[in-house]
Amino acid sequence: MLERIEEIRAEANAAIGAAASSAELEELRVRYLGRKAELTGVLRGIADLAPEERGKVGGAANKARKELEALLEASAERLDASELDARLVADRVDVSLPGAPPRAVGHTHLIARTTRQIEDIMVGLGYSVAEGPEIEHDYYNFTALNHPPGHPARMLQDTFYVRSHPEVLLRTHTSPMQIRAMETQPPPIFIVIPGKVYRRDSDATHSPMFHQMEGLAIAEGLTLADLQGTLLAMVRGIFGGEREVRLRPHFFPFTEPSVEVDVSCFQCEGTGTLADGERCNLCKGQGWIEILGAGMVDPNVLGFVADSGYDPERVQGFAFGLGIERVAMLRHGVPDLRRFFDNDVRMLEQFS
Ligand code: 2U9
Repeated sequence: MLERIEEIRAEANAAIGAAASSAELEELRVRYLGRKAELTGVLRGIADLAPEERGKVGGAANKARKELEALLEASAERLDASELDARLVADRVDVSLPGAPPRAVGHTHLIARTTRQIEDIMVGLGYSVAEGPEIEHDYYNFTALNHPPGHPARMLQDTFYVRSHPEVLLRTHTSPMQIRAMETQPPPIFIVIPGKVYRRDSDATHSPMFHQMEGLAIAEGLTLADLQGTLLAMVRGIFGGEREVRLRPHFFPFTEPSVEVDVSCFQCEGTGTLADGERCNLCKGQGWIEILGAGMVDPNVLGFVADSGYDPERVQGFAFGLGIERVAMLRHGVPDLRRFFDNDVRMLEQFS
């Protein structure tokens, strides 16, 4: 019996040592240590042996079993590691390769791109870019901007209010952030504020949400001529170096005097007529296109931030505002403002 145990041990030892895969190893485990294995049978039959045999046979069988178990474990570790190595080599993926078919790289939305272009122009003129909250307080959106109680812009049909908090609203312009900026930053200040604004309006040229860019310049000695020169530089950056600007009197609650600003038409070069003699469709034959509003900041507005260093007797400045969608529509011939927000890729892909 002892000899047979030694034979099994030696045979199993050699077979396990030569196993080339973990599947083969599992087969050997079943063959030599499984329920039906010869060695298992020997161990199970120890009790039936003569008493003087039991100790020796039991000891040898157990020793052989332990040895084979240890050997199986060591071989399993060795084979698992080399099989993993082989799999890693076989399954290697070069993640730097383009997909198949290659996926188109995305691009910036036309509204974001137009915003960045105008920001770049203004940064070039020494302005900083700031952003502020879209949910605002009535004080920043209207009161500090010189809108008296009962002003039409405050009306429910024009402004989105939070029903449970009537003094909280969706900002109707980015001007509230101009007040916030002045509260935290003494003059001189030169900032532009891009962002989403909200008004109860919806048609081909108005959307309940649209994007504005407003500028504010406050320092000692700024005049309407500085406003005109700044707008000329901005408009030439956007529409081309040949453009001119024209200021027409207007009214805004927060500026005095206020102006509407036209840019000379970039399609007909300001003539109102196209090369074929037809009336220019872009400026409707006018030679000018209305593009923004502006004015000298009303001293009443500065009065709201006088404690932050904006003494209306000492500093003055100008502000302007434009609609980003309008600029993008004019420059790229987009006929309906709602197309910017449909997310139809056929529209978006044209401006990559
Ligand atoms: C402060 C003081 C004054 C910002 C200004 C306009 C004129 C203007 C419109 C253009 C098209 C809004 O997007 S639009 O509908 N904006 O005409 N905005 S002056 O004046 C300010 C801002 C902040 C403290």
